[in-house]
This record gives sequence, structure tokens and C-alpha cells, in this order.
Amino acid sequence: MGLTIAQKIIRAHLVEGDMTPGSEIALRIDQTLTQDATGTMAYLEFEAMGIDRVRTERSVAYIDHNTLQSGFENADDHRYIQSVCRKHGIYFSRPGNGICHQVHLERFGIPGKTLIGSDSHTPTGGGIGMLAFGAGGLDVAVAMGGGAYYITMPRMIRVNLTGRLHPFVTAKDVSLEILRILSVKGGVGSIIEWGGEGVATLSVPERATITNMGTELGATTSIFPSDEVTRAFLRAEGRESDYAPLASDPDAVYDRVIEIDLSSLKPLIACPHMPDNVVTVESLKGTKVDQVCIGSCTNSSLLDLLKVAALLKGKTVSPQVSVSVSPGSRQVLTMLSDCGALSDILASGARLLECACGPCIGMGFSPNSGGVSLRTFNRNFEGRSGTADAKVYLVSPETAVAAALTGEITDPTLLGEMPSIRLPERFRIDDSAVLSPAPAEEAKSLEVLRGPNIKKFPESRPQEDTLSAELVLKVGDNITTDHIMPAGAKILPYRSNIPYLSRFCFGVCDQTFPERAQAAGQSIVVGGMNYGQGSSREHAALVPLYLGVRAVIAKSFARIHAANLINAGIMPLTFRNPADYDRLNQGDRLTLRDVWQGMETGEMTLLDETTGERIPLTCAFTARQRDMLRAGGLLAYTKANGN
Ligand code: MIC
Ligand code: SF4
Repeated sequence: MGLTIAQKIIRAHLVEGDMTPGSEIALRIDQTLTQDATGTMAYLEFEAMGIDRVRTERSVAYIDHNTLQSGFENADDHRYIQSVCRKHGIYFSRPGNGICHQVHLERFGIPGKTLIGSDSHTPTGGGIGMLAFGAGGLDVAVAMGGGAYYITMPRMIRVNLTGRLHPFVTAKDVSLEILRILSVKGGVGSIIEWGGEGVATLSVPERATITNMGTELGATTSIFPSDEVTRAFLRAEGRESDYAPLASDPDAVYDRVIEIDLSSLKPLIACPHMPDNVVTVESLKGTKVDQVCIGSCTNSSLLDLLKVAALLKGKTVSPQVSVSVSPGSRQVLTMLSDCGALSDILASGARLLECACGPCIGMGFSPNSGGVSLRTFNRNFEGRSGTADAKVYLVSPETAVAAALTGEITDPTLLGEMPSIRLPERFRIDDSAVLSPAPAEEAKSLEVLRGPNIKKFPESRPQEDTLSAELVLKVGDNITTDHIMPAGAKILPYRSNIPYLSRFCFGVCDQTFPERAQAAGQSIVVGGMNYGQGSSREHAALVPLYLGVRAVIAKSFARIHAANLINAGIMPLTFRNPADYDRLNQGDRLTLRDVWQGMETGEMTLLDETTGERIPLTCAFTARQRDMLRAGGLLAYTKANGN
């Protein structure tokens, strides 16, 4: 039987397990990446493992999220990460050099290699044919130490592309179309492989936009073939020697095949507050817009911004709209400047922001109260922009420009002719903002620099055989990690200070949660479907751990978050009958007996002491996960077992 692209890469990296969907497999990891909002924690964890030098082919630390530096906190974290990198063999991409996924694609991504990153949009690397996964910081720390990465062997979904996109219809619209078809849960447990004759019409940055937003489908990852388009991109980056062709076998078997005719697509828009809430741009025409943000790891490539510049050239943005442009990397910004496109953007009245995540993670540029913000980003979760009642819509750069110019949601096809854009044959290469690690001998005597904001991470505790705890919080479906552990300019500087962060835990749902959880001592949280979707931030597990949460019971979990809970020693349990969710009330006292035996059999019975109800739960843990929960999380487990 033939293999899919992903299966070929998995087979070449398999260190444990077999490729039966649903079973646990362990993969050798070639490359890792971190960003600063999750990186500080990941490096503290790496240090705690007591390993001198990273054992990957390439590990890179990026500073792109926390770049505001409104106090010493971020600056200290940056300095800490820089010193850890120099000592332990990690490349360090300085603040201002760009967004991790964009820079990694440009400078380090290699077709056929495996990559894990402490950021959920790491699958962006699938645009260049990497098998790239978002993971918790602790998983990345273990991989840096040479340990394997464990996942459940995914099912394979194939999306066949035919035809060619019309002008003003873009890769972003392809992402929104697949979200419309599959929803934010539709990719769970699957790898999405893009194929068909339409693939050749898409450049690497366009492919990367699509694999980037595969995260919003809940997919384990997404991947494109590596072909002549990939080779041309690598050549332009001066790295043609990294090229390797990759294609699925003609008789590869997929669990599901979806057909998309690129020429049938129209400009699309995701409405508040979920990326799968997709309609045509046309259907919302005339809606007044207050803000337009262009950038993020989804849409900040040179190709995206050259189009933006060409459409803005000689025009002025609407006086009602505040417009920002954040280029994805210094390479993009420099090339925009070299060819004069930057002047066209500036002359239009748009504001130029740093090459960083910026507004995407609520680091500045929050909309006005109740404002309508059109963003070329990938997430529009409630409150994420920093303004609680803002309405955030997700669009392509073309649709963003149309709104910036007219002041209202406008179908971009009405902008007239699409200027033809060609990517240069050679990109401007300057790696001076990527600092190399010190040679191994010199590194031994180097000191790691820590500031007062860096606090110890919480000690996890082994699970005991009986758990008796209060149900401190009951939440609904699609709870995101932005609900559990919000980000934004006020909180993000404290990513290495769990006690401080804990004050904001679940703030979007219930501001009394931190106090009540702490008063309860140990507690249980109950959720609906797809609990923990969104970001890879392990803080959404570490902070509840700090507040005493011992188990989360939900109708279903998002992959990375479930792994992060187990890594932190918290049990993710599911209702055997989802309707039992309705039988539990916040404030009830709950007891789980024979926890260890239940972990073996995969079944437990929850006793609600307050109502007397007995509720069957399932827990499909692997032997390794059981051992981790008994040890008190991945760090304790790794220390006890070595790599
Ligand atoms: C995000 O887009 O939510 C983030 C910020 O990049 C996160 C990581 C984080 O919380 O630090 C992600 O997607 O993993
Ligand atoms: Fe940064 Fe936004 Fe991309 Fe997350 S989604 S990595 S915050 S640009």
C-alpha cells in the first residue's frame, strides 16, 4: 500500500509504536523552535533536566510575542533566553527579527524534517514540506534534550485542489473555506495533506498561510508536497541545497478526501468570535469598520505585503479607520523598503508596527470600545484583541485593504485590476540578527542571567488513588486557552511568573475563579466539547496546577492542551455519555475512587457527593501517560526515567 507524505516522514522518524491510527507513536525530532511567551518556561524546564547542550539538528529561540517592554519583565526574560541559548547550543533570533514561523520558514525550514515548536502555529512549516507540530514547552524541552515526541498516530485527510484562484481570492480564503467545511473541531486527530494539480499554482508563503490555519481546524498538523515551487523558494533564500522532493504515493490511502476547486472560491470572512464562523465578504458589505490590522504569522510574507502596497499605492486610507501593518520579518521589511513598496504603505496613512506578533496577541493596538476590527490573523476569540467587547473578523490582506480604503466591509474584487506581483528571484539574506551559540568548551563557563520576574514553576504532585475535590468551575463548549489563561499586554510580561499570572486565570469566564480555587485547596474543572482549543501555552495547565486543579472533566479535549495537562500531572477525563455534563453543578463535591485502577482499565466512576449521582468517565491514557500522572507530570517522569 502506498504512503501519504506525512506517513513517509513519520516512518523515517519513528522510534516507538506503529503507524496504526489512534495508537501512540514516538517521533525523533530534528528541529525545535520556541517563542518568548512560552520559551522562558521551556528553557527553565530544559535547565531542570540538567542537559548541557541541545541534541537536535537545529534549535532556535525567537523573541516575537513580548516585545513591548513596558517594564523590566520582558527585557529580563529576553536576556535570560539569550544567555540560555548561548550556553546550551540554541540559535537566538533577536527581538525585531520577526515572527518565529515566518523567520523559520525563510531561514531554517527543511522539507522532510520534523519540527516541534512551543507555539500552536508551528505547522506553518508544513508549507515547505516539514512535518511540524505545536507542542507544550515541556515537550519541546524534552525534544531539545534528545527525547522523542509522543503523539497519537493521526488519520489522514487529503484536500485535493483543482483550478486556480481568481485575482483578489487568496490562500487565506482557502483556509477560511476549509474551516467552513470542517469547523474548528473537524481536523482533530488528523493530518491534513494538500494535493492535486492546484498545488503548483500556490507559492510557499501561500501554502504556509494554509498550513498555519490548519491549527484552527484542530488538526495535528498540515502539510504540502515539496516540489519545484519549494525549490525556487529555497533557492531565493540561498538554501537550494536544503531542497528535497516529497510527494505522496499515487496509491496512498486517505481516511477522507475533500475537493476544492480554487476557481470557484470567493473572498471569505470569519465573523466574531470563532475562525469557523465563515461567510462571504459580499454578504457583510457596508458594515462599518474601525480598525484594520495586516500581519501575523498567517499573512505577513513579502508576497502578502507587496500586494497590500500595490493596492494602497497612491491612495489614502479612510479617516474613520486606524490601519496597522506588521511585516513578518526583517527580511520582508527590508525588501519592502528596498523596492519602494514601504513608502506606498506609509504614504497611504497606515501605521507601521514592529516585525512581531503585536496586535494578534493583544500586545497593543487594541480596538476602540465595541469596535469592528478586520484582521489578517488566524484567531478572533473573544477578548483576545485586548478589548472585551470588540468584534474581530478574519480576512485576507486584499479584503483588509478594501476595508481600509472604504471604511466598510467591501468585496475586494471591486478594487479594480489586481496589480501583477512577482516575487524576486533572490531574497535579501542577512542573518546578523540570529545569534549563534557559543562553542561547547567556552559554553561551560558561561552564566545564565536571571531577573526577579523569573519565578520557579509549580511543583506537580503525583495523582493519588482517591481524589476528593470541589467542582470549582463549570464552563461550556469550545473553551480556548485564551479563556483559561488570557494573554495581552497587561499579562504577557508575566509568563515566567506563575503566581502572578494565576490572578487572571479564567478571567474571561469568571473573575472569582482564582480565589475560589485557592480556597478550595484541590479542585476539579468541568468543560464541554473541544476544551482547551487554540494556543499551545502550557500556562493554561501550569496555572490551574498552581491553583490546585487536579482533574478536568470535559466532553472532549483539544490535542495539545490534553497533552499539557498530563505533562503537568493533571488528569483530563471525558464523560462516557456527553449528556452527563448536565448532571454536574458548580460547587458540588466530587469523589473519584480507585484512580490508579481506573487509569489501567480506562474507566472511572465519578461520585457526586452533593447529589448522590454516579457518572461514568473514560480516560484513554497510554502506559506512558499513566506513569507520568503517577510520577506527577513529565518533568518528574523524565528525571526518573532519563531520556
Ligand atoms: C497564540 O497565537 O495564541 C500564541 C500566543 O502564539 C500561542 C502561544 C502562547 O500562548 O504563547 C500559541 O498559539 O501557541
Ligand atoms: Fe504570534 Fe499571532 Fe502567530 Fe500566535 S498566531 S505566533 S501570536 S502572530
